[in-house]
Amino acid sequence: MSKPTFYFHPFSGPCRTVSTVAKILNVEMEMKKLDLLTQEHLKPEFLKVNPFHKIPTFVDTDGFTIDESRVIAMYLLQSRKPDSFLYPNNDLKKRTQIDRWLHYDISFATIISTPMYCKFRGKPVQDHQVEQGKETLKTLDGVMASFGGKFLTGSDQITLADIAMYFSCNTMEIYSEYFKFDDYPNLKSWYQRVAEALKQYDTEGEIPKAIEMIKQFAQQRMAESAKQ
Ligand SMILES: N[C@@H](CCC(=O)N[C@@H](CS)C(=O)NCC(=O)O)C(=O)O
Repeated sequence: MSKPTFYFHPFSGPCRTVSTVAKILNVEMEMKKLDLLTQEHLKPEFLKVNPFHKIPTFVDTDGFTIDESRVIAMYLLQSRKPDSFLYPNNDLKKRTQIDRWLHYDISFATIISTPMYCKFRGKPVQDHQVEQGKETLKTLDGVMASFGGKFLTGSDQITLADIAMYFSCNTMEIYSEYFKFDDYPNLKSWYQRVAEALKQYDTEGEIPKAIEMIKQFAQQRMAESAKQ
């Protein structure tokens, strides 16, 4: 049987959201790694697949093509296992709560990763970017104070919302100059709970390995841009 195709890079948090959901669902994909550093994503072959030149990009067996990690994950769940606890089709309020966090995560991911990407590119980090990140994290940490060991939608099980937010928060583990988990204890304990919950699906330990590899890459990249 043919498999869907997945354009990805192991360093990409959005790609990890999709591959984790695919793993949980036991969906096998034809993995096509694109090296952003050598600009493989800008080659005409890939631009034909996705003119926005973004990974992750997913091509289903019938040719249906879609990008945006959260949307790919929602599509995978709804097309393969619509009653999954990750994104239940049969519980409108639960699914709406998950959607709420997924939409929140879109801006959250940008806010907390912007200072790191400025550093990567040797661009100055602005005070307001750091202030906005700290305010966002403080509010989130305050909300999480009432979680009492639970996950984002108040349940005992992770959902797609926890997975997407977890991979956005990886940035804080990779590069902690501006935003440190120790300053946000409720966020830290939720993050650790998700990491623990994901271990049963990540049997080869690929998630921590990827985070470690990105950390090393980030350190090298920072050292190079500091020299310039
Ligand atoms: N909101 C998108 C973000 C995707 C994204 O920014 N991907 C990066 C890699 S992590 C990329 O493809 N960059 C190449 C480019 O923008 O040309 C998602 O969640 O899928």
